[in-house]
Amino acid sequence: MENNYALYKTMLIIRRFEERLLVEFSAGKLVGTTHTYIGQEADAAGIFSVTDPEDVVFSSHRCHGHFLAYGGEPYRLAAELMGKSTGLVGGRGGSQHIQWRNFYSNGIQGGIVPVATGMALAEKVHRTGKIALVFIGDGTLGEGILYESLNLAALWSLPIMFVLENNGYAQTTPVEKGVSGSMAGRFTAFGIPVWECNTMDVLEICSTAQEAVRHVRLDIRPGALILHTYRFSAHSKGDDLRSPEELTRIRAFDPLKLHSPRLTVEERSRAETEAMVIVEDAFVRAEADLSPSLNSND
Ligand SMILES: Cc1ncc(C[n+]2csc(CCOP(=O)(O)OP(=O)(O)O)c2C)c(N)n1
Ligand SMILES: [Mg+2]
Repeated sequence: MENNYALYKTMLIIRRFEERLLVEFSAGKLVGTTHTYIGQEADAAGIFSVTDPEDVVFSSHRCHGHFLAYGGEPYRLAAELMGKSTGLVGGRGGSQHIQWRNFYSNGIQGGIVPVATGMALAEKVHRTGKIALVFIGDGTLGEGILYESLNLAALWSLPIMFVLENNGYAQTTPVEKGVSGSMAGRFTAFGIPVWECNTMDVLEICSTAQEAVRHVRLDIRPGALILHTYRFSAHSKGDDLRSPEELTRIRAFDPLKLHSPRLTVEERSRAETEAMVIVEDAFVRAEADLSPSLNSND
């Protein structure tokens, strides 16, 4: 498990990267749409501090935080968001469709879940010891393909972790209007054990995720990790029907504020400076890069 400084710095890089991204978006510098992870940083920082770099990761439309915590380079992501040929997939995937090493994302809700399940089967057949991790949101519990995947993952005892980030909303639809019954029950119905965290404290997420990952890897069986969290920013750029009171209330659970007292003043300021330099470098370099030509493979 990583130390307090590393966890803080990971969360801070995600936060500052996403804040900068919103500024660049408003300035018209990004191509396509974008969804930020602001508020949910403890989930990604916690999980990727207890996984193996060789594990295979599948993410969604809200993938930037997962990618950065996985160890992805901010500059290559910024270049992708700006549609530059130096981007992760040559500037043609944009915010939602990125790939680097064992990290894959797709913007179709639930669409990547059967792919992750198939990859878990491949890892099992080849006895690699790797696990697959697939991130979904509460709104994605409404996608039927999820349940076909859970069924096969359980029947074939596949090493896959279903990570459900419940941020309480699917775009503007509150979870109470979109999800019936129990979230955990949707996994246990298939015999898949559930670990659940109702916190935005990164250390608690680390220890629960560590236990869940150990189960999936050692027992070669699926598991589900349900993380209840809050998204502070809009669903995408401006679509947010929540009241100012609700936003103020949830901001009290800011994972950076919860974790920062575990650092010294000097460490906090060093992390802030390092994050600022990384993010500034990423966007400045990306902006100076070339866009791909329509006729070439560059
Ligand atoms: C199949 C499909 N339907 C609709 C959409 C449009 N869409 C993108 S994100 C989203 C809501 C997703 O909610 P949730 O799964 O809770 O993830 P969150 O955005 O909260 O992270 C919707 C409806 C989509 N991308 N794919
Ligand atoms: Mg959601």
